[in-house]
Amino acid sequence: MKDLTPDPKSLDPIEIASRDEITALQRDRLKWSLRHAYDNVPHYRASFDAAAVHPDDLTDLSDLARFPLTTKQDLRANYPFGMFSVPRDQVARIHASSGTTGQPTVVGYTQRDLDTWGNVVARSLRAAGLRPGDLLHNAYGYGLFTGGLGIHLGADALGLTTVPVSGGMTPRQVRLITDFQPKGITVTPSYALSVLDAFRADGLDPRDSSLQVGIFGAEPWTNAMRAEIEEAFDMHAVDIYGLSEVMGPGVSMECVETKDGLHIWEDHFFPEIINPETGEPVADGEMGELVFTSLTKEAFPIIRYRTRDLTRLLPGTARSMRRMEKVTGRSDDMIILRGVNVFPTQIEECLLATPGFAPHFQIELTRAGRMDAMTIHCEGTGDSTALANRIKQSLGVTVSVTTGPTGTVERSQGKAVRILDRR
Ligand code: DLL
Repeated sequence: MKDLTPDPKSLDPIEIASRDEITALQRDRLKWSLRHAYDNVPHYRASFDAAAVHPDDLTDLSDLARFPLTTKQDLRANYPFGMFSVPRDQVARIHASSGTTGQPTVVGYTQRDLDTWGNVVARSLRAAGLRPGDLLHNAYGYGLFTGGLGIHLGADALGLTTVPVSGGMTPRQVRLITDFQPKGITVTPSYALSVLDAFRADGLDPRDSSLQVGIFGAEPWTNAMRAEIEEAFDMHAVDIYGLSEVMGPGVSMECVETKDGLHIWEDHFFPEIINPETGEPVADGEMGELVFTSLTKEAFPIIRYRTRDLTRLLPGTARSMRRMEKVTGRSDDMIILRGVNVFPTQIEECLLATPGFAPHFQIELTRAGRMDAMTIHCEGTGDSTALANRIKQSLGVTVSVTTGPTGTVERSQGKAVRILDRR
């Protein structure tokens, strides 16, 4: 794999500013953001008043903990535009979450917000090793989902040549990669595996492709999966994180030279980790639920938003901004099987550590009488008993494993559906 470390001179100065500088900027911006939300969004005015806090109460970053948390329920209750803080005609773009688990969550951006978004995604793509003029194959879905259009904004801002292929039509993805010779690909890790299969189905060795870096996010994936993908494609695999409610892709990004977790672009998004049960902040380094406050967003300021994503905060390395560890999973995706907590990422690690299996899997939950049961559906010629034993040893749960030929496990063209809950 080629060394793709970006030229330090190409970075935004704030990416490598001193902590004092970053903190001072955050304090100023946070005051503005709280005031903006309070003055313009009835929900925030009511929730701050109910908690007896006022934007003027913030003198230090630690005062933020006194402000109320915001949940997805709050956003749904204000569907569609109730959380917008500028007149509707100043909103330049609308995106929405898929709404597979209920009403969609609608978010808005002013033109300045779109510029900010382009800027943080450009930073992210640069951190992945892309440079102006490089060709990018963007296979994140275009549409209400923020993946396709969010990456596109950043690619334009960085000066890349973008192929806006979106998700789906997998054989065409292979043909375009072969013909156009992109340096980078942006895609969900699960869909990257489908593209990988399609390469092999065409009798092509993916290691011979032009790809030097894959920028994977929108769903949890493990370091074991990173190793699998890097080996299969002979390219770097780096992690990009984000969520619509906070912006979209580009809230945080892993640097290609270190691959040690994701630097949060803290000049725009202020992170906290809370104890998911009590809602109290925990210290950096401790695991918990990630909470974000936007510092510069105009159309849709978001204050202390509970992401449901579990991770921890770590100090900066390749950049001064703090890192978040690779997300273990969403608290909503945590399976409690006979009293034991299990995340799909833990199953992924066990699967990839067991020889003979393809990296595709789904977890089916059933209930016989009062007993919950978990079946892992996978593909390949691996030994099912060996996988079940590994899961028993590392996670402490007894599961069944089924395995079949290629194509047995349902494929996604975007975010993988890992859990089939039939209880
Ligand atoms: O998934 C934005 C995005 C697009 C990120 C493309 C990266 C690349 P939503 O559809 O609103 O936005 O879903 C957000 O997806 O709260 C996490 O649970 C999950 N997620 C996103 N990135 C990662 C990641 C986009 N790198 C939700 N690792 C988030 C783990 C991720 N989970």
